[in-house]
Amino acid sequence: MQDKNTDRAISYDFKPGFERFLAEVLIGLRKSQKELPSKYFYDERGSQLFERICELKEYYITRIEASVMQANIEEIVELIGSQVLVIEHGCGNCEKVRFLMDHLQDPVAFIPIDISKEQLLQVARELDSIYPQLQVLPVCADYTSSFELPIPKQESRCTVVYFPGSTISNFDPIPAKHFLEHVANLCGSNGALLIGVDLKKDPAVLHNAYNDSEGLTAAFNLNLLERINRELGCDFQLDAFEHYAFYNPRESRVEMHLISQKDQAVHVNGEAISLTKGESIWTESSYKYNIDEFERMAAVAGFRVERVWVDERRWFSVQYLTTR
Ligand code: AVI
Repeated sequence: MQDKNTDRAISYDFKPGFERFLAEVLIGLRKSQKELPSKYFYDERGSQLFERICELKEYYITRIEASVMQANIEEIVELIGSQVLVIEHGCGNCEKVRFLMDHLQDPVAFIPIDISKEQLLQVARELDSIYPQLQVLPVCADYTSSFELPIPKQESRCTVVYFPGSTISNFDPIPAKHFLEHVANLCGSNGALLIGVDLKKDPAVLHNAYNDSEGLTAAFNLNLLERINRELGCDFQLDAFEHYAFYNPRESRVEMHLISQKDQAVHVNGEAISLTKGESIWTESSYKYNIDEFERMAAVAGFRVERVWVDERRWFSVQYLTTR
């Protein structure tokens, strides 16, 4: 896709279309425990709401991850080394990777992957002007599906995948393992993964993080229905659902749901989906790990954990894994 204003283009475009979105929504809503895929939270408004969530005092993840990165950046870049290709799945506004880029020694190329084409094009333009030596090759795709990656002009010494923000938390355990296997394959035999992983902690802290006092997480959750209405022509009544989030200790995850406030029917592509009062649509899981559990999962996927950095309360970890 060529942009009109500059010669900046998306390198590869695999943005999922209407058909796939509709199919995934229908599959989820036909289940006995209704569900919707959390990856669809991030339309323009959803991405803006998420950025505001990240600034909330109650939502500790972004703040603590940034402080762990800052405190350890010298050691991190030394481990990564020079002349690497960096890949980021779900790069959003690229704020986090910029901090890493500012410290890396002569990175040769960066492949940002994201589902939001407009934001991707915008950040690619910004990165072009900030890092003129870096080849930026944006790929618009749902990174949970398989797609081809562009090949940078200059050869790199190794590939490093950066996956911050504990986005790995939003995968169920089996897809998480598959995703890590996929990343290990991308990295090849001499690659690395720098990943943010949220850790288990007092459930009260988790409760507050996903039930913030400003109601931003609730708005973020409900925005999924608004997006479905707008893009798929459905008729969800937004005021007939309520945000509900809680920590499920048995499964070590925060679950987000939307609870139907009455008996009702919604229509998806002409199909009536009935919901009873109190019934939930499960919209997101956010798994919390301990360091050993994550190490075991990473090992099964082909990674060795080389280094783990945590904050003083051990709420969050940044981990450096290699395929060596
Ligand atoms: C992107 N992801 C790691 C966030 C999380 O904490 O699971 C998404 C989120 N959901 C509600 N608040 C933030």
